[in-house]
Amino acid sequence: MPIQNSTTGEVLRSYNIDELKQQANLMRGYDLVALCAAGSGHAGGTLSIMDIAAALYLRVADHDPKNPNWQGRDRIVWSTGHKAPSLYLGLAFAGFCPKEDVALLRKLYSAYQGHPHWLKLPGVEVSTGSLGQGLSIAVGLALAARLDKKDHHIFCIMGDGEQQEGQIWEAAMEAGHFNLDNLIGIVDRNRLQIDGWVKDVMNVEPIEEKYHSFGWEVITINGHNMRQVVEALEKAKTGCGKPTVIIADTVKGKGVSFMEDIAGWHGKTPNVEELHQALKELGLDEEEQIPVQALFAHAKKYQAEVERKLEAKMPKFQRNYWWNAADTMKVQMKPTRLGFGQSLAANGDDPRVVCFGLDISGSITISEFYANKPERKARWISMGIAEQSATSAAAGLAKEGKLPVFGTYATFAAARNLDQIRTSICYGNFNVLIAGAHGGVSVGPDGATHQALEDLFSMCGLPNMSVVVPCDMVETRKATDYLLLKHVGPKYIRFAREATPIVTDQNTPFVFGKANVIRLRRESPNFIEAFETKLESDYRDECEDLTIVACGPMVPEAMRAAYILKSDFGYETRILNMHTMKPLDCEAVVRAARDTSVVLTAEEHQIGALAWPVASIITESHELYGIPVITGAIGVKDRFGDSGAPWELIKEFEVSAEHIAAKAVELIGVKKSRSGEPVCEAHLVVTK
Ligand SMILES: Cc1ncc(C[n+]2csc(CCOP(=O)(O)OP(=O)(O)O)c2C)c(N)n1
Repeated sequence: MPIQNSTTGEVLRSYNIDELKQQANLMRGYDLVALCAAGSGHAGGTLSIMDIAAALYLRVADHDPKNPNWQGRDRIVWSTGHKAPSLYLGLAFAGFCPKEDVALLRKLYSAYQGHPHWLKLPGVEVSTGSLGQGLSIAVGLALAARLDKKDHHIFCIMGDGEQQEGQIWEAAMEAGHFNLDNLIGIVDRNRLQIDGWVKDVMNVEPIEEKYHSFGWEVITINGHNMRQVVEALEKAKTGCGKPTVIIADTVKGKGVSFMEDIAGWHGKTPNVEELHQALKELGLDEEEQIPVQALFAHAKKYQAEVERKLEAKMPKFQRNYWWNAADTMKVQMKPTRLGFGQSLAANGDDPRVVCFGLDISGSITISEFYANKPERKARWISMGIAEQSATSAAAGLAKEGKLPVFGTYATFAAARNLDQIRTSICYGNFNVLIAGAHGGVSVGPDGATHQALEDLFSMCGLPNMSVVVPCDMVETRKATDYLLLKHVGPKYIRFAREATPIVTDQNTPFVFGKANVIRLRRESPNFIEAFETKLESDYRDECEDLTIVACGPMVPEAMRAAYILKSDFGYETRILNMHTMKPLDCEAVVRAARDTSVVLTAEEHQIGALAWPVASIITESHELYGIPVITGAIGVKDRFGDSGAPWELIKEFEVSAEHIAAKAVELIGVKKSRSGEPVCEAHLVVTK
């Protein structure tokens, strides 16, 4: 049954095959406009799945756009969460939401998150984005339907690369074991994933035989032949006593010649020129069939409102101190991840070094290990999208004396595989380097599922583990050099995706386990030259007004905060660059607390990975007994991430220099009022 009124059972709209083809084509057009307006997202996979999305949402699934939570509806799970725009367009074209709103894709506060979030948009069944989990959720939904004696169906859309996740096969086994004939899997077999062809990255074929052996009914179709798509979906709904999987042969980038079958279009969006070309190829008349300019205008207006809201909530100072906003204190920005790749390129000749690919190799720069070095290819092991197994395999390699390195988004490098890190690596105390890439909010528009904001809790909490969070690209290079070849044991390095300020150079000290002190000395044309950095153990107290303890990208923010505090209030700041979070430099914290009696932590993480150990050092230190220390913490306040531009998120999550400075002013005010000292006028304005 198609789209219906759930109260009366009246069919609201039904599409024949030709109409479905047209709708799918139009949905492709809207997809590309939304991706272009967003400036990030996944063109290739959204285009390959679009015919199936159109067939499901416009003809096959029982649902009611006016009653998205109708109990009798079919459930559609998008395990392949990065194809969210196709889901949104399915909903929009079925009437769940306005079509033009899909142009708000990946923007801050938008219901159209980079990966689907069911709590934001009615009609989205579950939240996904971490691959390989959807089929298990679908098993749960199918079991619930059976327990409740309901006859609706559960569809689960997956990718072929996604089949590399072990959890898929646990769920496949469960569905077969329980004969869940209300469950229909769909595999978008476009043969490509991020790192290249699925068969080269980690072969998943023969998929049909695999599902068959797990007790599934298997149907193979051409996923772009609308008749075949509809017939397969409708047949699967008739039930045959076991779960059905539809293996749909598709083309990544389908419909746009320059995107088809090109791996590079996985996570890429068309620019305006490419968009026009693509719409032409799709045979879509701009303005007549698709209101391109109106969609762009809608996105722009929304974005302007986002920026207004963000600016309104920013702490205000005497002038705009934002990065590179003035003619002075200019800073260069580069992504920290580049330092990781540079180190692997430089140190990879050591025959013990073995690097694992987890299908995100270029973006996190681990592929630099073998770039232009064919002789290292034997020590480059592509494991596919299989973080858990790769983690334990790394332990096995380490057991035999190798130096294994693996990395992916920090959420998948340190959370999805947490028990494997704990038991296979840390308990056995194996020499494995784990890279938590794209840490913090800097992965931006991808949204909450991809923003690691909790990884440091678990990594710092594991016995035997060492943890380094470098502050810029240069320090990332030094930290990787050290961890890779000199440090023995489990080790975690966390770095960001976005370009962040370069605040160290070759001469800046980096000693594992030892904090650096950074002091603002002057205003200078170049930000980096305005500061002096020393090993904390070489530093002598200068009676500063407060200490800011920071790690990672919060170090440059703390430096900018120090500049604001000095310029607007005359306050002196001691910054501790706590690049090594485990073992933490306790002595540096104790000295700073004793000397300045105000300690503010700053972390791009849920508050606590840095704040709590620092607070615990202060409360437990005998040297500080009887000395009042005022503490504060800047970080993410117990909430999930959101889609948005990285620097917008820095503001939204209140982890900018302005937030650090405002908190510092408040804490210094408490200190001064306790000692009866006067505070400057500007101070009163900010704290009012
Ligand atoms: C657990 C997990 N690991 C890694 C990623 C990053 N990632 C997003 S899409 C993708 C490739 C997916 O390939 P495939 O399933 O074939 O999808 P398609 O090529 O159709 O887009 C990867 C590795 C992720 N989202 N989740």
